[in-house]
Amino acid sequence: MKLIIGNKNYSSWSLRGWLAAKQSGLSFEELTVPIMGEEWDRIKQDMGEVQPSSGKVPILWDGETVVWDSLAILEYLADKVGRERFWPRAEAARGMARAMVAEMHSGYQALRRELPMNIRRRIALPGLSDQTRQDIVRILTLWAEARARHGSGGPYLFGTFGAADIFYAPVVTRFVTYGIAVPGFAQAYMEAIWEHEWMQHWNRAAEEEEWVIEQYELAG
Ligand SMILES: N[C@@H](CCC(=O)N[C@@H](CS)C(=O)NCC(=O)O)C(=O)O
Repeated sequence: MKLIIGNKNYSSWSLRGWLAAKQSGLSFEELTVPIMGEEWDRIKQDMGEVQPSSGKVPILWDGETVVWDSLAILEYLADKVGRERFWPRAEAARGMARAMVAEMHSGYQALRRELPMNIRRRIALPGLSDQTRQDIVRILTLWAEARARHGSGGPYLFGTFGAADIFYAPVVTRFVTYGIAVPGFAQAYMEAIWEHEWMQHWNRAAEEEEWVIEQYELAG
């Protein structure tokens, strides 16, 4: 399998696709392409010519099969290796995990716009919009519920590492980058994510990348 991803420093959807590939336990090759740079339009055109993707990363190739979109990639891999690697076994927990992942995939526009992922930076913001504050409160509420109701089996949202953690991992990096103050339980969860072996690996690679996307550097 081959996974095409964008800049590790900035591409939150790529991080989700890559964590899903890691969680599958299957071996895969990765190809990092610099998004939004001079080459990006040409790379996008090339990607569009050979398959029906959206021209966005991540994209997974599995032989002749092409799967674009982080959530589709996660589900495709879950079909291959077994749902239990990604989703909680218990129905109530699984329902909540699925809803949380769907909400991340389709929502939080203000947070995404105002606090772009930028792993290697630490940026003190003068203030946040009301919408972004609401997004943050909503996320912290969901984390609290998941941890309290279903998290007793380990340090992650539903105990063991899974789809919900994969989808909220880029939020953890945003909270770190922009110094968002969070309650103790969320701090502990964020540390568990930050210290996860795969996150450490991704973050190191992000630190070493030299590409800069100016529009994501403007926050603050
Ligand atoms: N819904 C898609 C979103 C993918 C996406 O927006 N990827 C961004 C990078 S994080 C991208 O490719 N941006 C470049 C562009 O839109 O030209 C997913 O879940 O994979």
